[in-house]
Amino acid sequence: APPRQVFIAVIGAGGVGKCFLTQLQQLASKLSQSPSSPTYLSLIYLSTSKKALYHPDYKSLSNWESELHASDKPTLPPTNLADYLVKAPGKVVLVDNTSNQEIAESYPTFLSKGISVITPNKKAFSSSYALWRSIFTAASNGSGAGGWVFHESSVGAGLPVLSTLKELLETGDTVRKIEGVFSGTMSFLFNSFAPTSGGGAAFSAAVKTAKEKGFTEPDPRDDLNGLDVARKLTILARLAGLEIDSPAAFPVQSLIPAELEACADGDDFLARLPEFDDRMEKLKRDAEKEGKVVRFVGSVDVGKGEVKVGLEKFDTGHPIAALKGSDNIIAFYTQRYGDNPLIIQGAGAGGEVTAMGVTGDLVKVLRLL
Ligand code: NHO
Repeated sequence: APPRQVFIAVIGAGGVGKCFLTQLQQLASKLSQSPSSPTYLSLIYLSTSKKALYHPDYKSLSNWESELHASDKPTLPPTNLADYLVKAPGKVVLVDNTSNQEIAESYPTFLSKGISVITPNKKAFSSSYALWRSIFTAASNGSGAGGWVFHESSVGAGLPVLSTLKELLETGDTVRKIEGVFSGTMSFLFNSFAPTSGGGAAFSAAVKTAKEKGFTEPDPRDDLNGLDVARKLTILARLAGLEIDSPAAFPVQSLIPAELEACADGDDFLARLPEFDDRMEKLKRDAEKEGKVVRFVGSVDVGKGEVKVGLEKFDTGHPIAALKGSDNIIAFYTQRYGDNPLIIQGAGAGGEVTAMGVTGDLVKVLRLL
């Protein structure tokens, strides 16, 4: 086959974005050397919230780190970016490595212009159901004829969670229930606070350690309110066929004491959290009396159409109880797998593994273009 060129635009160069750019370089080098059908991946746009790097003639960006630093071009708003990309002399893949809502809301625009979209950003797939519908009405892997859209890393980072769910459904299995630990932060917190061996740190101390290790969001309340997990469950439930309106449409337990909702900032919150350790200790002791441990889990009961996120008790021998570090675990209970669920487990947070899911999606799109 003749060589082909595919243009790549990347929005966001933070923890995940930087790792993705390194993986992109490795992939590009490998694909360009294919003896039978070389593909040349050409990075033509890169932006952060502050500035952008691109050339009017779609020339490939090299040394992006120093070039971006030196650039004085402002970031293009989504509509202008779409206009720029649609005139590129070839197929374009847009990679959104931000958690920006406005960019997420513009995916239908990119897709309907034939631009494929790949992202670890949960916002587009877990906000209103209307946005979900307009994305999949435009995309070629929906009911449309536009670009392709993939978002593997929006649940479980690089773990093959969404692709597995899709394959179970496509091959005719009936998915009855999906259950697991979907947050690296929550996993670490409960594995430290309530280890299966007994004992464990005070809850506030576990939160402080998690923050020091860089597992939490800058303000730990953004992890403790359960919304990150609720977004992931919304995505899974929708893929399983439930028309979930938004992450506010089902019960989500927040671990933020009501008294601390109004704290001015994350530091103020962390300073006062020890006042509420008694409540969490009681939960831990109540579970211990039953020979169990508490874990923060999410589940989708597909048959009943029920989604929920919050604390549950598990026998110490249960795979969810025995999780280590900040690992995620996702169990699919299906007709074929019967009582022994298909289980996916491993690191569910961090730049490299999240970027792997993004790069994997790019490989899939390249096969389809
Ligand atoms: P950063 O490090 O804040 O980087 C964001 C970048 O976007 C910055 O370069 C910023 O300048 C740029 N940006 C923001 N707004 C922009 C705009 N309007 N225009 C242009 N650029 C803009 O965030 P991360 O960590 O790199 O995350 C990027 C995306 O990946 C987010 O949507 C995040 O939710 C998603 N993601 C990250 C992780 C992770 O481990 N870091 C995971 C999944 C998805 O599975 C992981 C996870 O869920 C972690 C979770 N906290 C957990 O389980 O505990």
